[in-house]
Amino acid sequence: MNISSAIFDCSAPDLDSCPDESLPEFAFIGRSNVGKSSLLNMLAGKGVLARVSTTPGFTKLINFFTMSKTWRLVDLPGYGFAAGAKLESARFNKAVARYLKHRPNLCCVFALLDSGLSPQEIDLEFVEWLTRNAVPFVLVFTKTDRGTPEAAEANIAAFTARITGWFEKLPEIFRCSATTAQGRSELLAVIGATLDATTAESEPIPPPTAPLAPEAEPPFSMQVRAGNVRAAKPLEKKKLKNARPW
Ligand SMILES: Nc1nc2c(ncn2[C@@H]2O[C@H](COP(=O)(O)OP(=O)(O)OP(=O)(O)O)[C@@H](O)[C@H]2O)c(=O)[nH]1
Ligand SMILES: [Mg+2]
Repeated sequence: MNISSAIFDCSAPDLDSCPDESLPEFAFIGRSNVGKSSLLNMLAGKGVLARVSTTPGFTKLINFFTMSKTWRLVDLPGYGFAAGAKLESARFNKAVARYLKHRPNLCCVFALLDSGLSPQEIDLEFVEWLTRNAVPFVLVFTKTDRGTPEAAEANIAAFTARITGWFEKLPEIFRCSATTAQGRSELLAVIGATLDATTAESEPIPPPTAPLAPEAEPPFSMQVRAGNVRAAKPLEKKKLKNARPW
């Protein structure tokens, strides 16, 4: 998919301050420093749009970037960073949770995990939270240029093993590097397919010629936002623990 233009739109401290809901959005979430802003820049391919830093907790607002004038990438503040003003971080965590749960034009979330690390409890809890809240997501293992491919694959396999029992169908998994641009075409393909599905769904619905099939109810992961055809499908909601306070 070609991106003809990429511009910074605005920053929002909370859901109410977000821009209009007219464009489909794809958001980056993950632990502080996992590489969200870097991946956004790599995908957009237009130089430095989102600011990158070695300091964890650098992105503090919900940042919107409009691509090709028709859809948006959204850079979210990370989780798992405790330093700094507690009140402020709590506020932004709540803002991110509200954005993820209630943004109607959010099509798919890229949940980022560091490919150089063994499964981290906080990431497992966050993926569980996304699942519980029916947020459509795919998993993106970042920084694959660091360390050996074998170590990355072992970490990916270990993470997958921890979450397998939660789903009937596992979320899609991608391997990415903002340094080598690994995974760029694959993630853009996810976005392209989702945009195509969203456009198709917004076309006028033809008059019914046959009764709806009994299984016509959308699957769990598609109830909130139409268009994402690849989102994870949980096995049984009741198996999941209580919601986390993100
Ligand atoms: N080698 C390598 N370094 C990366 C990659 N992606 C990000 N980094 C580095 O990791 C650090 C954090 O990157 P950011 O993109 O700012 O991370 P973030 O998730 O947006 O961090 P917060 O905004 O603090 O939540 C920076 O020093 C980046 O240069 C990658 O794919 N490979
Ligand atoms: Mg950032």
